[in-house]
Amino acid sequence: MSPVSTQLTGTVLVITIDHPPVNALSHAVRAGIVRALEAAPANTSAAVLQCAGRTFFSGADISEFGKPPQAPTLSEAIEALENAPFPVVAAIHGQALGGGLEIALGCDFRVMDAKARVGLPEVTLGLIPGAGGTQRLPRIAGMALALEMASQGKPISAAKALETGIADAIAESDLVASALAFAKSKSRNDKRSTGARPNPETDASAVDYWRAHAAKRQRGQKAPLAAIDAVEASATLDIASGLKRERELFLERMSDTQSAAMRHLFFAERKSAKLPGPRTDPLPLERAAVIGSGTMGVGIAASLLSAGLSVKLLDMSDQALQAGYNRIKTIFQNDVTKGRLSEAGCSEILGRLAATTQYSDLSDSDIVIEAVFEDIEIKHKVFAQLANVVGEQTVLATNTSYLDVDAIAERVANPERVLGLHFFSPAHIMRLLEVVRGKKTSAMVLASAMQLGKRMRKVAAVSGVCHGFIGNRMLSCYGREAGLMLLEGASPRQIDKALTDFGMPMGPFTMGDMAGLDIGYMNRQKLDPESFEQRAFLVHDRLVEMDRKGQKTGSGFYRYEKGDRTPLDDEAFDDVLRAVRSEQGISLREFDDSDIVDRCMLGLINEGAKILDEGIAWRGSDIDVVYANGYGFPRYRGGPMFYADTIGLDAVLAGIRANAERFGDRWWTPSNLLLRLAESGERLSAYETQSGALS
Ligand code: 3H9
Repeated sequence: MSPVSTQLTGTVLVITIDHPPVNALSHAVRAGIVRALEAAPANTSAAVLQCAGRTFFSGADISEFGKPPQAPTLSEAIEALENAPFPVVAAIHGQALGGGLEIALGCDFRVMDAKARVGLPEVTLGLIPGAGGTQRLPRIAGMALALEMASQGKPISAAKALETGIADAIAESDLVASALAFAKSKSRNDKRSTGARPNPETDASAVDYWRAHAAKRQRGQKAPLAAIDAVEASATLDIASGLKRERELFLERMSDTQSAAMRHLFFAERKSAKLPGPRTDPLPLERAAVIGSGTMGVGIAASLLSAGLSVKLLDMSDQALQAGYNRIKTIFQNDVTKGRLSEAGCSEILGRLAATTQYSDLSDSDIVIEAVFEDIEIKHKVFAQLANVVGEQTVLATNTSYLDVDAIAERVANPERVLGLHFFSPAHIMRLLEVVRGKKTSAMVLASAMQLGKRMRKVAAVSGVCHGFIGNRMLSCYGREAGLMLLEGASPRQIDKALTDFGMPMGPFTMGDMAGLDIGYMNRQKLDPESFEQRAFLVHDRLVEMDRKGQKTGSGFYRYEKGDRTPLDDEAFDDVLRAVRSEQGISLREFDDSDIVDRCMLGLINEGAKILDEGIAWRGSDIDVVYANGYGFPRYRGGPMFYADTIGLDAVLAGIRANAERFGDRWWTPSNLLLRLAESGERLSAYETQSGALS
């Protein structure tokens, strides 16, 4: 059945698209729109184009990308709208995104629901608008707004769309009724093709501004600059030439690895939220408790409050609670200041927050998340106290970064309700949530955690239990290689720069200084010294022992001026490095930046493949989701597993083997999965384990 149906209301033709879940502009939709226009009765005075379900068109159908195009293309469907002998009114609810906005711009008028938004998010997929967005939008709304929308990808509100001429009217109540009334007031004489409008005025300063902005804030990405080029061309080219130029730039982006990487992440992020096996209904989680009102507890509580839950914050002292409460209040008040939240909304949210020092007050909780000091004995105590007061079905979660979730669950009655919820700091901002399934965690509890993640607008990925779970276990290999290269002759500055040039937001040494070097130091004290490469951290340990703990003490790998986070070179650090190198009798060598990147990336990839082979991660794409959302891995490289596929698994294996030969195979034994996939020609980022299916 066609997703497109029509109905006549007097002489107004209402074209309705019903293509769940989000009305992507798939082939059947495009074909249906063209057919509907062709079949319009001869006396049609105007038409309304509307979508059923939760949103107007969400854009081109991304799953069709990379396949041979099928006529009518989106541009042809838009042309059919522009050339229809009657005006067409787009009735926009939900979001009109990408091709969805482009189709609306091909209509003669746009009526929007007051809550609707419109945007050109193609850059988030490594693309630029490819169906006229960069040419029609500036003709309607001017260059400056078109440059911003096409290069930044952020949607704008209906109010802003009205103010800038994108929308012609906002529906007072019923959108369809308003659009219909609007269409009834128009006749064939009101036809006005956007393409026939004059060129927008050139805005050189806006072009320069957005180019500089893209170079700085979207470092390494090609799509924002291409989008700016396309919009800039709209000022000088006639519409046909402008559309042709846009098409060329669009196709260049589409064939680039950056877009393949970002499209991979788009689907990976949606897949990571899905559990394998039969669908399980989640538990309703409405009343939450958070133990610990430090930085993590505060961020977790804020995330839960934003998701609409009521939250009880527990800490040992009134003073600690008051400090935590104040920090949560500040988070939401900042949202009010920035115009993201109303005063009333802020009061409603804070009205759902309570504080207590008594475990007995948590008895009615649906879920409790502990965020206390990272010490297994303390965690055991917290869980023992909790188990005494909460119901048997209450979900018990630990926000540990490294500790054994199974060991914590073991001492609790009904261990199937215990799991890890590993938030990243600051928890109310970072998008990643690693959901750690213990050996006994039930499918229902896991499904509940995934749904909670979605409510908190996080990207959730499931990890099995191991030291550091997916993200930190892999990070330890990356950090190890960085530490070893430091001993072998590279400077922190060179290593940091090589990795930021690769696209990481920060290098490992700047990051270490920022996080505090004492954290890793304390963690290492608890580890079996045989379980990690101690040499890699000799410099780190020496710095901590000299009270050079990073930014907080004014020095670490770098030196910092008071009140300034800029890492400065420091001769005192150079002395430390020289001393450690000479104690180790290391003969120094020169590194080039590609050596540095390769060693760190191969470390990540090999460990990621081992994690996948062990079933700790279910899917290669889940690992990419973890790295892109929790560790700042450049999205345009798709995550470590996708990056491995980009360079080729044979080349990855050759690199790992070369490292094993040079540095010994203690840390460089190739993962068996890598060997198998390189042999079979399969992709690491598409690999899914069979062993992870939930019973
Ligand atoms: C474009 O338009 C290029 C043009 O300029 C030129 C072309 C020539 N296609 O996100 P959700 C699926 S580029 C195919 O969980 P929400 C999604 O995979 C496009 N599938 O829902 C998921 O599937 P599943 C520009 C799509 O309510 C399901 O729909 N547009 C598409 O949280 C539900 O998605 C964009 O970049 C699509 N376009 O959020 C917008 N969109 O259930 C991309 C979604 O199997 N989409 N799916 O996992 C979004 O940002 C969000 O999906 C949206 C809804 C905000 C619409």
